Amino acid sequence: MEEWEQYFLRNPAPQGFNASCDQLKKFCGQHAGHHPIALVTSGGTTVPLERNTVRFVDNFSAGTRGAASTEYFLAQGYAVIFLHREKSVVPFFRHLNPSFLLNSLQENSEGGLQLLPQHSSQVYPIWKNYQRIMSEERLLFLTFTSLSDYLWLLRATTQYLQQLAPSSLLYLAAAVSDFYIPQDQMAEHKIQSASGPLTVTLQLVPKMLSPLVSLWGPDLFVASFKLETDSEKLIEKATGALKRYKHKLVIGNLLQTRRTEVTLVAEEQSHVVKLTQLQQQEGVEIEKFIVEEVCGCHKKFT
Ligand code: PAZ
Repeated sequence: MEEWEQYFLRNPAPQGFNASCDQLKKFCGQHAGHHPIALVTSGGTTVPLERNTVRFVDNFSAGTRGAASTEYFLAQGYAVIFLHREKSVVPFFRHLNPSFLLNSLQENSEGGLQLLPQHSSQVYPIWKNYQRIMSEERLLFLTFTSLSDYLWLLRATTQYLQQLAPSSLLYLAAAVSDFYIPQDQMAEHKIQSASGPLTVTLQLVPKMLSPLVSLWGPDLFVASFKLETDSEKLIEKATGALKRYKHKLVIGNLLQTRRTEVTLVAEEQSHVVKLTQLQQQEGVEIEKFIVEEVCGCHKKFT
């Protein structure tokens, strides 16, 4: 048995998995043949230290890339499955923080609430766009917290897309842990400090891109992200991933410069996308250009 198969045998499906599958099936069936479909994964996965989880290992990702990219895919006419870490950055809502919203409201003469007129111009286009997308049912929100939740939902989504809309796009921007503690090696209850200092051994997570590309979704257009912190390693690692998994695109980025520069690595060529100083000052988001490039490649592929 392959390591990835053992992983799914040893780690149970998340709560609500069947309901998520029903939603996925409906969404894919509804949009197949009408809109191009993209799966966007976003945010970091947690690795629990206990089965009754009090503590877990996490990573830095806030989900900004995935949330912003989702809006640009929607603007390009896609229907988007937004598979994101619970409580991470969410499309549309990301523009409105709760304190801004509370400070933007006032009571009207009927005792109801209304937006202060000076804030309407900021909120209205976001609200309008969100309402339109939701009324067209073009955005499906699915959440995960742990690595295992994520992998179960990733596999199910890939398989439904392959079955119902095989020319779809996967845009894998989530920051997925490479290490984990298998269920059978995990403490059942909260680890006690009375037992002294804690030594944790994390095992390697099987490389899921391999079965994803070759078995779960062989006809899908797969674009994965590769994050590094050492600029010397980035292109070599991105190229290595492309060769190893044989998918369509790897988007390389460095932790330190990920908001302003990425490198798109494809089989024939690689290509840098970089924001100018002026674009940065104007608040232009690099995801706009990444998504345009990815959609261009996806269109050629379909
Ligand atoms: O979530 P965020 O916007 O802060 O960061 C995005 C990112 C760096 C997690 C993403 O661009 C990425 O590289 N994801 C893949 C990470 C990996 O190599 O597993």
